[in-house]
Amino acid sequence: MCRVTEQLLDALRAAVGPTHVLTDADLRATYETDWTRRWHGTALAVVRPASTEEVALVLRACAQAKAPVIPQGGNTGLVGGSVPREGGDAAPVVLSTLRLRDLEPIDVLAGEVTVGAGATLAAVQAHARDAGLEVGVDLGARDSATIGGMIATNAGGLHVLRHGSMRAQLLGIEAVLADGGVVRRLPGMVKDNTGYHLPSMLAGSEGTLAVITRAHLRLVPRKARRAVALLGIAGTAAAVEVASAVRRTLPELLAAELFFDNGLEVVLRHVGAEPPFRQRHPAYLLLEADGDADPTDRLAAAVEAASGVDDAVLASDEEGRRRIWRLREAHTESINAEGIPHKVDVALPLARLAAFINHVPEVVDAAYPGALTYQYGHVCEGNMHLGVIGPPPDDESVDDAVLRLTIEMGGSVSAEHGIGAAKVDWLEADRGAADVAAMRAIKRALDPGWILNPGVLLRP
Ligand code: FAD
Ligand code: 2HG
Ligand code: ZN
Repeated sequence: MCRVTEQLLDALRAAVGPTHVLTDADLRATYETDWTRRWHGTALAVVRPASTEEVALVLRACAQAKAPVIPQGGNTGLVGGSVPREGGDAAPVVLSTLRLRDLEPIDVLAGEVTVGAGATLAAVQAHARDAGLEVGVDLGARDSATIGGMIATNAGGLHVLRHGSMRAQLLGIEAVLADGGVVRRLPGMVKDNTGYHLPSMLAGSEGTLAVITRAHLRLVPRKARRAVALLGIAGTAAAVEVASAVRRTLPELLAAELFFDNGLEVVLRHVGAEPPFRQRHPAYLLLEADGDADPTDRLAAAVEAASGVDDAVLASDEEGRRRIWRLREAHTESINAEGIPHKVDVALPLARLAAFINHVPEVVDAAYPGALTYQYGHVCEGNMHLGVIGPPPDDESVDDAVLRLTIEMGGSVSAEHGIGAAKVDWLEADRGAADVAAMRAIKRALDPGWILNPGVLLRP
């Protein structure tokens, strides 16, 4: 080990204590491979600071040693941005935020809260619910995904149609820059026109501009009652129409999720559940509504008024709702169990979503004959996820073909998971050279040594 590396490890141990600098390969292992197993690499060390001051000391030491740093929260990211990558020049330091998990008291008067970046979404949800409030964003990885990671990816999830993505929840932030300097706007205000809005800029920055240490979030009212409907529908275009019609007529709509029969089959096999209908349908639409009063009748009426629904089940009790939601939420883990998936997360203009979905199998088959494609996603935002099983992890042919189609159809190559390492070569095709040049200028200004997550979002 060279002297600079030894000095760096000493400085890291002095910053966070020796037990929180993991250099043993067995202890590093879970931090070095992502959730899909597609992305992995070797870290010099995993460092687990417990305070903003410790994060600042870690970054100062890494900046001095010119060591790359990968911020990591729950490691549920799906674009290879949270783990070391093979082939980098120097083994990076993984900075885990999991010990930054403070939950400050809820500000009930304002309906807001400040939390540590390493707090999991589930922990913040439980905290908010104790005060009769709710976090505006929800997603399947809630037990592991952290607030810092959700901000860094500008996570979307299941309730975007009502409450927006993570950026829309963010009122204030504390973060440590690459040189160890701390920027802090806490608690932050709903109305705050004091120049560049750093919280907005850090939302979606994927660990490339700063390490987020604390965040102040707006919360939303928690409605006492919920109802879920699962609809069987004959085709993709009809399913998009039904979702749109229900959204127009039902202000209580909270979620609208689309999936297809081949995905349902994999989920049923994986979780060992019974089919929801006696008969199979090409497409399934899951709708959820909430309210202070039971929304079941209003949801049923909205579904009945929409044309194109062939089958429906409704549930308003917790167990029934959970059973229906499992059919949608278990897609990710069920497809993961089939093999190492290629993941594509795109958004299309709603008017073109059905044409895109219907065209995808042909495009995938031309790129990699025999590949299995599963599509599912958040229909109201035109956000489709693809899990593709078949191509080896380093074969990009399917990813490239689907992203090319997305751009041709006027969509976005990343709806909610981020660019990460997976799509870094697609950023300019989507955003254009001027946007990317502006992003690079911001990156250079805040991280001149380019130590924060190099290779993610922008190529060094
Ligand atoms: P990580 O995976 O640890 O990191 C993600 C990125 O954020 C990396 O680039 C990392 O460097 C950076 N980062 C993490 N913490 C910080 C920090 N404190 N400061 C600066 N940068 C940081 N995503 C959705 O948008 N919607 C969904 O519905 C959804 N559902 C999912 C369901 C499952 C089963 C799984 C496995 C994933 C799902 N995801 C979803 C993806 C993932 O959960 C989100 O991207 C989440 O926001 C990542 O949070 P994390 O704490 O795990 O971040
Ligand atoms: C979801 O909506 C998540 O379930 C994960 O965003 C999507 O499995 C995926 O790619
Ligand atoms: Zn999603």
